[in-house]
Amino acid sequence: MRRFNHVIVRRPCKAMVEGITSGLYPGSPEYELALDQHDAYIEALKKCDVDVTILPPDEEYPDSCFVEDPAVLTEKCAIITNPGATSRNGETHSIEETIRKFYPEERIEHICDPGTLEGGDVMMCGDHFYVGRSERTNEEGIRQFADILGKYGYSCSEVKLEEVLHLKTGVNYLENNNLLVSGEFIHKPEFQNYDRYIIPDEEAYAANCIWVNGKVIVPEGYPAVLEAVQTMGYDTIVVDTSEFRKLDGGLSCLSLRF
Ligand code: CIR
Repeated sequence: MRRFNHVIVRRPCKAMVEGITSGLYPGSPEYELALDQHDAYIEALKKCDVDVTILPPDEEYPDSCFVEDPAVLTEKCAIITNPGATSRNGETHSIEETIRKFYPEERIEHICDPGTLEGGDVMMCGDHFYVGRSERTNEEGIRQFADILGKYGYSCSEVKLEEVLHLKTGVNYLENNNLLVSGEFIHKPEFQNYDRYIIPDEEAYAANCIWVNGKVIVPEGYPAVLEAVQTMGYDTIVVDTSEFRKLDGGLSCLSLRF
């Protein structure tokens, strides 16, 4: 059974109002409210029996609270990614500094140009990793990622994205073979053998729930998904993410869990 001991988060910065957005969820984030929601997110994580490292805001990078994207952390190695979004690419430097406190030098790997990859495109299911080929994660990035994982005895397969930003925007693994799946991922053959909950279109955003040590954190405002996750037998914690949603960010994007 997987267990996470650590979580890294970064406080939202004032510049988050200039973060990247598809406009799918309209409006500009309200900074004070985002801070309150981030506080509640940290409290929820603390209830999941992990230690939480809280990094200060980084005004240089409007999207820097979405710490999931510049790194992928596994039990055996840390992989510093190479974000495909230009305005986010430099987020890797400061996250690497933090990661060095947890992983020895020889277990820190890097995705390099011309490869790009963002952590939101990576879904870990046991020792297998699904990687979304998206506008942020390219073929060469996936090739490098698969090579790195192979060195540590992990496997990896590509999932082609057509519509959503990142793989985990639409599909998330809750351990115990349970998968939340929405939209373009419902008919993907690679996910048919999981115990799937098919997310109704109007609750698509809530495909992005996170499992942390037996509990599942669910975004506020999605009753069908909440009920489904509870029916699967999980304790749930609900957190409002409205201000991050305006930037296409969800629960998984806001932390690195390892
Ligand atoms: C971006 O477009 O990069 C941010 N506004 C949202 C990132 C969300 N991250 C994620 O899904 N892992």
